[in-house]
Amino acid sequence: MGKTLSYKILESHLLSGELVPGGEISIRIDQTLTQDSTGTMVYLQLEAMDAGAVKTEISVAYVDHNTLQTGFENADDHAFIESVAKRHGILFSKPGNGICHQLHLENYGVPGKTLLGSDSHTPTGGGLGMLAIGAGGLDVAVAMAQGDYSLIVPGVLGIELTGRLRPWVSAKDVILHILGRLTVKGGVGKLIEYSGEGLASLSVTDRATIANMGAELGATSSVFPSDENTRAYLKSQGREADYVPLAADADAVYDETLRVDLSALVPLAARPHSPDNVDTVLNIGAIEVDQVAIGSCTNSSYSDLMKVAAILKGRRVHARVSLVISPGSSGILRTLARNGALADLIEAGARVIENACGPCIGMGQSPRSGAVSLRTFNRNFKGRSGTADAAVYLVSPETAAVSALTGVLTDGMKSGLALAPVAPVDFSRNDHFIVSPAGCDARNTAVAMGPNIKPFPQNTRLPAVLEAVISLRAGDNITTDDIMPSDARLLPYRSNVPYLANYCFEKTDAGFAERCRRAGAAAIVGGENYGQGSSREHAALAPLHLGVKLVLAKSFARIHRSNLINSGILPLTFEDPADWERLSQGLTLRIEDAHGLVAASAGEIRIKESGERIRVRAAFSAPEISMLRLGGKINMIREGARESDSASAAR
Ligand code: MIC
Ligand code: SF4
Repeated sequence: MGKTLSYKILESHLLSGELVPGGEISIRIDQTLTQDSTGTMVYLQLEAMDAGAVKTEISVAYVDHNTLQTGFENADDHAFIESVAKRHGILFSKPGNGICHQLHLENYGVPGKTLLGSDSHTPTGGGLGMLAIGAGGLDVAVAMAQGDYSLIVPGVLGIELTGRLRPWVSAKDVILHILGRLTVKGGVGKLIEYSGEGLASLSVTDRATIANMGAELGATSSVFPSDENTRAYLKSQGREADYVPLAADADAVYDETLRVDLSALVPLAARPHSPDNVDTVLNIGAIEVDQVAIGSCTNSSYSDLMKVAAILKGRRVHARVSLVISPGSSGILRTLARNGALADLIEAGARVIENACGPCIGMGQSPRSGAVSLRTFNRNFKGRSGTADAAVYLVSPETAAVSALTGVLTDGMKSGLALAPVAPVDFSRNDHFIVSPAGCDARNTAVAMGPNIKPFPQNTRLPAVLEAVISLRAGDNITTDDIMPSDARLLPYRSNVPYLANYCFEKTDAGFAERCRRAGAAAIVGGENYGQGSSREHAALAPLHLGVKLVLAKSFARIHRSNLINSGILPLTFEDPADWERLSQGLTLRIEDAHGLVAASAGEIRIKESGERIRVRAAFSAPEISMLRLGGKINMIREGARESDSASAAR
């Protein structure tokens, strides 16, 4: 039986376990990446592990999220990350160099390698034939310290692409189409693998756009084959030597399959406030647009911005529209500057801002009250733009550019404008933003600790009997943006969990933090796909700081579930989802034998006030059981180190 490409890569990196869907395996991690807003926790944890030089082939610390320096906090975080990078042999990408995923694709991604990143859009590397996985910061710290990562083997969803995209339809429309079909939980527990003759017309950056938004499907990763288009991309980056051809076997068997006819697609948009709320641009109609934002790790590549420049060249942005463009990397901006496209953008009336995440994470450029904002980004969760009542639509760069000209949402296919193809270009990397850790020396490099950087919270051992008061009952698809909001006001406190915790669930329920404090030990009840979205550990660390001991939900998003376990918070699921109705805020949940429950695959919880019983599932792997009993991964690592110290003392 033929093998899928994803399983071939897993197999070549397998350290232990059986490679079958649902099996527990550990794999070798070749590369890691961090970004600054999750990175400070990663590096505090790496320091706490007493690690020496990283065990990976390449680890890179990017600064791209918290680049707005409105006070000392973000700049202190950058200095902290740079100092730790130097201590452990990690490349440091200075602020201004660009967005981690775009930079990693350009400079370090290699087909067939594994990449673990402390950001949910790490799978962007799948566009280059990597197996790239997003994870919580602690998992990335462990991968740097030990070179490995454990996961439950996902099944593989094969998506066959046929046909060819028509002008004005692009990679963004492909992934929006898939999101419309599968929804934001359609990829949970799956690896997505693309194949078919349709691939021939998709460049690496097109593929990266599609792989990037596999995160919105909840998929573990998305993988594309490595072919002549991959070679051409690597050549354009001056890295042809990194090319390796890779593909699934012709008779590969997938757990599920889906077909997408590229020729049949039309320009699409995700309506507010979810990436799977997809409709055609034509159906949505010519709504008036106030802001257009082009950029983010999804759509800020050289070819995306050249398409935009070609549409805008010699024309003028509509008077009502504020057009904001954030290029993906310094290399891209430099190339646009050299070939004149930057001048075309500025002449048309675009505000060109820093090469960074920027507006995608609410770091500036929040639209006006009640605005309609078209964004080429990947998430349009309510309030993420920094403006609670803004209506954010996710669109392709082509749709964004033509709509910026007309001032209304416009289907380019009907616009009468011609679209010129973008010629491939060679642009060598811009190394001048990279600080090399050559000669790294943990002992002789001091950690630069600014006053806003506080220790990460740690849990205590799981008690035998656990009682916790329900401090919130939430619905389906709660995002980590809901749990731990992030914007220009709060991002500077990513290194200060005690402060940040005051704002936990702030946008949906401002009384949450106070209720948890009063409860002493708190519980959260959630619906389906609890914790979807970002990889931010803060969505587990802030609740941990507030005394949350358990989350009982209908189902969990993968990374958030791991982050809860890493923090020693119990993620349990309902055996009968209808029991969600029986639980309300203020009730006390009681587990008689908490240690027994985490080790069993199922058990029960009592509602203390009424004595009613709720059946719950608790399917944890052996390492997860230890983590939960010991109060989190750091405690487990320390315990392991103590055991091996006493074993060697006894020898
Ligand atoms: C996001 O797009 O939501 C983020 C900001 O990049 C997050 C990471 C974070 O919260 O720092 C992600 O995607 O993991
Ligand atoms: Fe940055 Fe936005 Fe990409 Fe997250 S989704 S990494 S905030 S550009």
